[in-house]
Amino acid sequence: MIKKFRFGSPFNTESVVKELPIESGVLPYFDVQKSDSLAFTYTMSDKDVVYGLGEALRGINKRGWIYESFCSDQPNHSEEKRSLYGAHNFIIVDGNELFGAYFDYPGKITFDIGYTMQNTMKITSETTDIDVYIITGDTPLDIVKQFREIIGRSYIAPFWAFGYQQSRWGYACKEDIENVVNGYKNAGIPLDAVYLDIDYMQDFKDFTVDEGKYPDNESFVADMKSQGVRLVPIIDAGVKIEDGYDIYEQGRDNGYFCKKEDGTLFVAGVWPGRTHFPDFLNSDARKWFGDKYKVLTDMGIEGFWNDMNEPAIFYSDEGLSEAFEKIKTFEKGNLDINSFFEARDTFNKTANSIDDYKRFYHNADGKIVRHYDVHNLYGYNMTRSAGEAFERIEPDKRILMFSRSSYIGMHRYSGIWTGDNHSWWSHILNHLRMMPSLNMCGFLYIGADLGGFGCDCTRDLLLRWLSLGVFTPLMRNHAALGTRDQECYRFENTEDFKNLIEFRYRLIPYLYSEYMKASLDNEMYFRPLAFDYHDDETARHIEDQLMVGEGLMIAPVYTQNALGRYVYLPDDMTQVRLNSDGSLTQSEIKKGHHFIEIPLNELVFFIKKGHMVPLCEPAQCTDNLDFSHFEYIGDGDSYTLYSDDGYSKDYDNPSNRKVLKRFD
Ligand code: MIG
Repeated sequence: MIKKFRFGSPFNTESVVKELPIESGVLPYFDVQKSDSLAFTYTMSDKDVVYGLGEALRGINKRGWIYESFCSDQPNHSEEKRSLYGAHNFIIVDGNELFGAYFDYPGKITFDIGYTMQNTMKITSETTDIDVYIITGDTPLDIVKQFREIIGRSYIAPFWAFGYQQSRWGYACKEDIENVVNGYKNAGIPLDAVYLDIDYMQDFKDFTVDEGKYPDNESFVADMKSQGVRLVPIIDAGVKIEDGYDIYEQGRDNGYFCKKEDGTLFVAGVWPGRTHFPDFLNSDARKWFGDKYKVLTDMGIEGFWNDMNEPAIFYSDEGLSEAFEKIKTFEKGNLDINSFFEARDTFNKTANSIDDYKRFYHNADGKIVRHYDVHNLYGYNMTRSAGEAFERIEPDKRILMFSRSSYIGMHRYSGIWTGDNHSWWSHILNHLRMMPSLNMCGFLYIGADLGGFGCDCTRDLLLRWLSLGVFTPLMRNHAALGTRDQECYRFENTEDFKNLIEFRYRLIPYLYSEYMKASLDNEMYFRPLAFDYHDDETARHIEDQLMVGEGLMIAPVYTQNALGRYVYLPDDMTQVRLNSDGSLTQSEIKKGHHFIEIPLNELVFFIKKGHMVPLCEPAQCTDNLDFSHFEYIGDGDSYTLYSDDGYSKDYDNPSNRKVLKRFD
């Protein structure tokens, strides 16, 4: 049961697609205090677990920290951070009472979940205009399903997007890409896509290709595709200010860029230098920008990633001149140490500043709104502009897309990746914990930069991280400019990488089926253990294992030099071990706590009792996978396979679901 409550007159975020009547009674569960802001307070009992908030740091259980929904270009995912790139204001309280709450609010909203006072949850929106949805149900999963129902069906990625993908900021030319493809080929490691980061563009201009570095891109795209490898270019939010650049001139002439209060265009410094931000909250601008993706789809491109769309700002014209003014005041002074620090930080403070977010405006189809007040909708609407355009450009074809910034509602148009993590062991665990929370909010095509984006990766870190990545819909290795090369073939004994990634391909019948069913039936592909074992008090507090699809449980190793790890089995299960030679060993393992040895070159996971998982033969790319013959693991007798052509959109055709029986 879902009830919608309205406070003030909120901006329509269009995250909810189902019309619901507005309740006249008081908001249940929360005590509401109104001043210039609104505060919603709930007193938690000791046994309450709080789920949700999508892309956020800390635990699966969000208790014990304060989170701020304010989309941020945050390259340091350290524990104390309150915001990342997304704003996903959905929570579930499960304990004394069981309910879900969605705070549909486009500006800054804070979730203090036992930070100030251990048993107090206080949610504060900066203004008094907000829609709050309260969802009651029998189980946490039931609440998620009802929520997903009102926010609309999740984006569906093409089949090839389930293959292994390689990315790096710094592939400077066509030859670099060819070397990556050959590196994987020579090592016999499967590969389905290579990413083009900002390096491919001419002077970082959206929808251009640097002809010098990537000559005749169309035939290059075709050549790569004939080898089973798709190229996936990045698109940034800011449009370079440059006379003669058609996108800039069209945007300027048609009023499609964000303006300041005085009607002049807002200028933000990003990778191309000075840029304007397309006004994605304006439907004409959205249509115009979205149609530009055709420049690349016409070259044969079938996938995109949208970046810098929080939007990230290195500096604004105003911020920069203020900084120069300020720095002058320090010049002749006899600086004490604090003034020195202030001087030193002057230019750092120009990035992503609140002052800048308050400086520009949107024309939301006639309604002028300050960016700051609707900040969390920007990346969502950039991605929506592309998603809506694909329906016009390629109505019958699935295009891969994921975005860095997001708000609930964007899940209908694309997936997300979790941004600039580091090659740190703790970030494997961050990755794991974000996955079920994102599923609750509708984001299903998700993954983190495997191996870590910032810093130098090591062989053991990559192997352990890939052992989680084997199960994530987006399985992409990505690294920052200037960091150690971390393509799998760069390390010794590439056989171990081949073994792991080939096993991913063997699992695709299951992973793809579970992903499709999750999207079509509003299920969760990743679940906390307690979603399946609700009355198990231990399961309710497991923070480092997940259920994957209907039948699997994973427990990846995330500690360097560990022999293996402790695993909690909420029930008797089948333990499956991928040995270093590619063979599989299955054994029954009993409910309870176990130490499981997991050498670096092996993978261990578990299958619930009564479940069966189909495996196909490995292949070097998804185009070559053969679903006509399966091997079955687990002790169940049947499995509902979802299989379609993987590229068109006949999702609901009942013949896509086929019951496989072990003894057929
Ligand atoms: O300011 O395009 O998160 O994946 O490699 C950095 C360069 C801009 C941030 C993205 C990252 C990407 C990088 N981008």
